[in-house]
Amino acid sequence: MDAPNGSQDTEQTLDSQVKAFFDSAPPLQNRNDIIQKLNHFIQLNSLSSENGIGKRIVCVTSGGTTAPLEQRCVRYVDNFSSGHRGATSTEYLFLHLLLFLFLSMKLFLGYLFGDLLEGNEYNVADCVECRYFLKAGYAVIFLYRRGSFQPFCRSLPDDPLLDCFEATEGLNIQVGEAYSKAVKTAIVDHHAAVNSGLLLKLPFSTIFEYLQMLQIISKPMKDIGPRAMFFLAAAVSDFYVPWKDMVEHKIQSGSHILDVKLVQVPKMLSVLRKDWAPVAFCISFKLETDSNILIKKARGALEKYNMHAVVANELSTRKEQVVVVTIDDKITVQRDKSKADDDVENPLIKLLSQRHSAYIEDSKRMR
Ligand code: 9Z3
Repeated sequence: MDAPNGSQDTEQTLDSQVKAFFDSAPPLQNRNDIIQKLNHFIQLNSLSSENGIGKRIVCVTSGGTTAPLEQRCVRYVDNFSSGHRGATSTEYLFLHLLLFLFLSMKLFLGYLFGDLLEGNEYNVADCVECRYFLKAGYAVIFLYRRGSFQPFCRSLPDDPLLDCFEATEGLNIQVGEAYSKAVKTAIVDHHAAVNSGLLLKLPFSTIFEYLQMLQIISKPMKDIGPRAMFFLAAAVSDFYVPWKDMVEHKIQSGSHILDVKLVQVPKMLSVLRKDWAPVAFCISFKLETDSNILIKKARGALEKYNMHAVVANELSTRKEQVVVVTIDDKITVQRDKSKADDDVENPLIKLLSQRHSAYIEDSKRMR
């Protein structure tokens, strides 16, 4: 008899913590604008399809949230994340889609004119590849920390404006030769993704903004069922100062001790899985600095929050390898070291998009 009451109590506690968090959070300034953009994006990508079924849509979260210490914020507690993981993953989610489009066209032409076009015959290998990339094509909602890494801009220097451009005559500027390829690729790929309606970028800074936006995004994502995926790479604050307990003005220095009470941020992963978008495919991340506890903690998160997979990474090796923990698997995913420009996100996205495909197929069978 103890356990059910215990779990009911825990659920009630979580519900009241969640309510308290949202009740006290400063309202999002551009809430209506975000909702409008989101609805348009999801509608657009739900319509476009080859077989009456809309695209897959993934919400990639990226960068760290801040927990402000003052309402007119001068100081805050930050969470480490450069945004590299989220930005790179977004690129690979597109790369698979672009490759798919390229292969589809090749396959289509080969099928129609196979006999006429020398060296472009319809073949089974292309067909299999095509089917794979079809399954990996996503539209991406990129929920990112202001100022963090952006998709398609990773090969630019830290200060692109000052490093890449040089002044010429009059008011004119030009791209320095050393950066012309990188700048052109960044501009062309970024504009192509945004203009084709496949990339929606939404910025946040604080934990209040992040969680309110995640909740807003979940609503229309719930409507597309198992085709929705959450790829939660953002480093989310564990503790925050509730808005109503926060001082309004800048905390004055002078006292030797800064006495601020932070409370635990409610575990929204549970709420996302249980209430906000219960059918979406959910991937969260677990970051540790001690490799001895990493897998245990990832497995704990998998079970506690009922995730479909938890990507476990250690701070110092996070760009080389990650471990994807699922209910019945533990798969180590590594960057291809023989290729200088390969990223661990390449095999990671391949694996996760395959798992998502299997999940969608399973959901169809269960209907
Ligand atoms: C991650 O573990 C990300 O992979 C990194 C990426 C933040 C390490 P970068 O942005 O780094 O490429 O520099 N993100 C999730 C971290 C997190 O806050 N996880 C929570 C936890 O560990 C669960 S939601 O408790």
